[in-house]
Amino acid sequence: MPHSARRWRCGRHVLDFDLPAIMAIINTTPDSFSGDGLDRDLSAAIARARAAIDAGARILDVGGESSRPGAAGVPLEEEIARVVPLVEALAPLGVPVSVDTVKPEVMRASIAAGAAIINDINALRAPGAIEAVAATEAGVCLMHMRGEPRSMQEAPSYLDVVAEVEDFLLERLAALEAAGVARERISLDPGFGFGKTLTHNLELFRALERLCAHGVAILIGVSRKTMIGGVTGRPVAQRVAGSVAAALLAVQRGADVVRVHDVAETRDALAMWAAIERGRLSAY
Ligand code: 9MG
Repeated sequence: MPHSARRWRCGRHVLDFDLPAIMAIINTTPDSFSGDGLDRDLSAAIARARAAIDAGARILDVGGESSRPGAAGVPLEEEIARVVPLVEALAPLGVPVSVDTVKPEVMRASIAAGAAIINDINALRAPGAIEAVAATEAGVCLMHMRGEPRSMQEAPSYLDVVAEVEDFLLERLAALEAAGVARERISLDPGFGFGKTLTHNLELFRALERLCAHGVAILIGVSRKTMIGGVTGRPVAQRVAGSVAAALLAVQRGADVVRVHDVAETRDALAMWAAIERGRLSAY
């Protein structure tokens, strides 16, 4: 299904994918893997969010708990204290604010504070998570992860990574629809780097068109990840070009949303894509 046929309803926002959207990562975690965490500096986070919107972001993604491989969990109260003030500050900026969390209590507090999207790397598998979202109008991103962040990269193994990820995502999609969450509120994400080797990630990437054929918005995140380092041999700080190339290839295969650190660079690449592939000038 082409981008233009899909939409993502997220609270009071409706994202259409006439053109793919950039989701900007606004890190608040001090131990962010990409090294750009803002910790509790609210005004720096707001400045970064405004700059991301000016550079072309249509969604802001914030989180209070790092999901990088090996990351330790954050206590509930600490996560809420990091995320809620930021959501309250960003929600009036005019673009949907997404909150990256696996905890139902954080989901509820974030939505009450104005979040339009819950981005759950655990695909709402925690007890009470589906209910926390179903009772609202928020959009949700369901991501595939094998294992949990602390140990997921120890020995990931699949018989058929593409089929297993696809089956998982379709099962979670069905579970949400059964709980009354409309398909238009849901996006799916294969979860690059979450319990997957480089070979798994590349195989999954090649199959993105298949994952995009289910009539549901597809979100992908590869920005600055280990898979980019695995291919390019670059450390985190030097993975911008590899990340932009991968975002472009994902869009070419049908992805609707790309979750990125480097908004301006990604925007330029997508603007070239829109001009060449769609004949759209000044699209971004
Ligand atoms: C929070 N987070 C880190 N990586 C991610 C990815 O690839 N997708 C989504 N949806 N969230 C992610």
